[in-house]
Amino acid sequence: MRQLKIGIVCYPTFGGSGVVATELGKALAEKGHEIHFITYSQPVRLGSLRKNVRYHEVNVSDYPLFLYPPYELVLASKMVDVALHEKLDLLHVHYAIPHASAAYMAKQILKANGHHLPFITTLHGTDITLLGRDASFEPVISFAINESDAVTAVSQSLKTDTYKLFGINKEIQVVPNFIEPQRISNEIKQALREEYVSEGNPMLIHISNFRPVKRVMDVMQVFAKVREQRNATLVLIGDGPERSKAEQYAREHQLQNVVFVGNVKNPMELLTAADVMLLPSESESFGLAALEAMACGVPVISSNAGGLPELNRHGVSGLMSDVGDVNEMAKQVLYLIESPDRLNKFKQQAKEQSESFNLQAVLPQYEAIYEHVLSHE
Ligand code: GMT
Repeated sequence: MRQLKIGIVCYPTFGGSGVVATELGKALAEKGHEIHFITYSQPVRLGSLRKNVRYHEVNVSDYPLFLYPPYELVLASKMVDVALHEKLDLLHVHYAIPHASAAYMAKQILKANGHHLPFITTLHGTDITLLGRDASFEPVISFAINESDAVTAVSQSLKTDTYKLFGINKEIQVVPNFIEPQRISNEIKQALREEYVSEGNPMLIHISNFRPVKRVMDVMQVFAKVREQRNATLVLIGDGPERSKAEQYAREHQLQNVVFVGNVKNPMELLTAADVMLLPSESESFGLAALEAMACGVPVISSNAGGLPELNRHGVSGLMSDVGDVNEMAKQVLYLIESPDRLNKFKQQAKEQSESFNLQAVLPQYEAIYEHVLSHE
């Protein structure tokens, strides 16, 4: 395919949508496309400067009249500026709010000046399942999705939810999230593991933004039940609103071996040291953290919410149960860790299952969408 100039707009934070957008941009740049990230700070997974990648910062000035800084307008202006001066072929925006509506505005401004800039919107989950269903966002989201030149969702479940919750007349293509196997080290970080867990004992791991939707308190309750029978360790990666409640729970229940490490740029290192991942989310459009765990050979004990059943194969890459069923989840953890042979089998199977989400299969799907959009100008 021809080399394109692509503007990528995303949240540059630790959240899944930003991670997916950044890894996609890096992979496209490696294939020779020119990638322009347009974000309010440098995406955390971008790392050091690399070939074919540029970064354009969106700065909203502080003006006393602005109770709410008009980020969306500044973003749209930046999109116009980058599109004109870098001669972008298209924009790919990740997360509907406010990126899709800002892209629509940028497209209209450019059109008035005789330029055509198509935009692709990728829906990630909370933009639809939490924020989007809020009446204060709904009309804008529906409009921006319908006006996108192409729309993708990261799972079939998210596609179904989007049609259910919005008045969408646009085709939504499912393009799942992905993993790049070369990025995953098979080598267990023994020194890291020894820092957290003593010889022969299991290490459980949880990664999230600690928002209520992640049900971190379920993680704590599952771990408390597991601790009644096994000298396990729980490592929690990430930060967010429910962290102090979880820390409080650990103190009140005198739970030993719980480590809150906070946000880390490369969770893979700790993942390779872990035995079982816990992801009891209330809703999860895909579950990128679970895929990253599986790729590191860590089976996943998860809820069966949203797109998780499309990723975590029950009895193969891990086990699933209903949201909130902490007794069942604790039983499932114990079932995996009680037999080293069984645990090793699940570890192997988790890794194999992650291979169905190889970047090499997903990248051409996005490229085909770009080509399709450009050929219908
Ligand atoms: O809440 C999060 O997990 C962050 C959020 C985001 O937008 O950054 O994640 C959503 O997008 C990820 C990448 O596509 C998905 O893997 C997550 O499942 C999804 N989160 C939810 O649906 C809760």
